[in-house]
Amino acid sequence: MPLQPIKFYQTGSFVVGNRLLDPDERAVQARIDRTNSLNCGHRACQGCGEALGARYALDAAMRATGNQMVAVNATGCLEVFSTPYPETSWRIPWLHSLFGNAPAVATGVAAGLKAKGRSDVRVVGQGGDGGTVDIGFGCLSGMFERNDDVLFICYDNEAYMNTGVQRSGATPPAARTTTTPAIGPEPGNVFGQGKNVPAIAMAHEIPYVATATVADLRDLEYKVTRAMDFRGARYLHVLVPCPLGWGSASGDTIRIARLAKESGLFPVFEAEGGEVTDVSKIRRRVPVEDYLRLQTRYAHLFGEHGHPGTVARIQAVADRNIRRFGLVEGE
Ligand SMILES: Cc1ncc(C[n+]2csc(CCOP(=O)(O)OP(=O)(O)O)c2C)c(N)n1
Ligand code: SF4
Ligand SMILES: [Mg+2]
Repeated sequence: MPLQPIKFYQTGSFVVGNRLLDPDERAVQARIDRTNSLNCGHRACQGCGEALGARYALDAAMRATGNQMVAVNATGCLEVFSTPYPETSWRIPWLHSLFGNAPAVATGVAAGLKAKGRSDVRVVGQGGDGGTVDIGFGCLSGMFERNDDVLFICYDNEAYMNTGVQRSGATPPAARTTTTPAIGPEPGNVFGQGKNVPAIAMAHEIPYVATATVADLRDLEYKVTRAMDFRGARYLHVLVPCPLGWGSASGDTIRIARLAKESGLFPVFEAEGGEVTDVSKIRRRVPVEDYLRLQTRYAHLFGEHGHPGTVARIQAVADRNIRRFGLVEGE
């Protein structure tokens, strides 16, 4: 497959910053021979964390595999904004089947490649939180327990964005979605529901599980590259803010992702064979309020008729993550 020539807008500040680093530490974006898996012309909203995360993740995967890779995509924003028929923004072998079966299709592609003796071609499955945590979950668990040779990446924007911001099993407590409106004594999504899929993936004791955010793209690249060191089932869960669904400014996507990590609400870690092997420590701890206030999906928690008790419950969730994962030095 011919590489697409690098475009001018991709040689911006990252390249300048990268020049200060050792070659091995530079992001793939800085390399002249970089791949460009998700091309211009897609229709994601301005500031879409999912578009950013997918582009960096798949570019890193392409590099790690020497461009010998197939991607399988679940239905969702990433699929819809990148492939309005008859166009596509993908510059890689890419398949879409259904909302719920991406892990099974990825397994089938991996099995087909194995049967053909093409162990050099690697398979990445990807989807949103709805496709991964909810409707595709049975297929994903099967992929894990059979230890199929697939890296599955979940881009978690914490709701079904493509169909109009409905709650998913990854929607956090108190968040307003169209199906968890900000009304009643406990507005927004209820506490005590939902699934922690990185923890569930670890319980399958698959070779590699990791979390990342679009606030640290080098860490995301590293984790994709590391995942490709393993054979068998691997899972990467990436937090990708969605300006439309979260009610945040397009220019705040990276900042919000950083605050999710720095507040302790989104632990960033790696695990091998079911054991945590590394955590990204919080550099400058912030209260969850700093994160929540930037998003209108939490607007009902603040102001004259706000819910300070609910903010305190969300803070307790972050504090528990900090304890569980040892996210703050000395705590
Ligand atoms: C069986 C089935 N049910 C429902 C839909 C409609 N549908 C398409 S995408 C989507 C939500 C996708 O949410 P998510 O996986 O979180 O991806 P996002 O759009 O948020 O990136 C839904 C409900 C469908 N395509 N197929
Ligand atoms: S709705 Fe959200 S996830 Fe979908 S394209 Fe827009 S910003 Fe991205
Ligand atoms: Mg989603």
